[in-house]
Amino acid sequence: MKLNPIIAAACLGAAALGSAAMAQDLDTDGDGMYSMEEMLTAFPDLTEATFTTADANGDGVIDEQELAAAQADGLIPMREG
Ligand SMILES: [Ca+2]
Ligand SMILES: [Ca+2]
Repeated sequence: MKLNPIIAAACLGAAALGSAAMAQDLDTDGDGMYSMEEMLTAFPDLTEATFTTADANGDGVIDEQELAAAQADGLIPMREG
């Protein structure tokens, strides 16, 4: 079976929309960063040690790249079940 390129593109678009919605949902004060408080809302099991590890540049907040990296490392769970 061949993959219809139009359907494939639509799937990619939906995935991109989904991730943007997720980020907006997490970042409740809209500053573009995820504080410990915001992270706890999404990930109640998150510990301060995990947060500090995920905060790769040590500025005290998690940005989108740090979150993606932490999730890729299995440090922070993916949200969609
Ligand atoms: Ca924020
Ligand atoms: Ca950071």
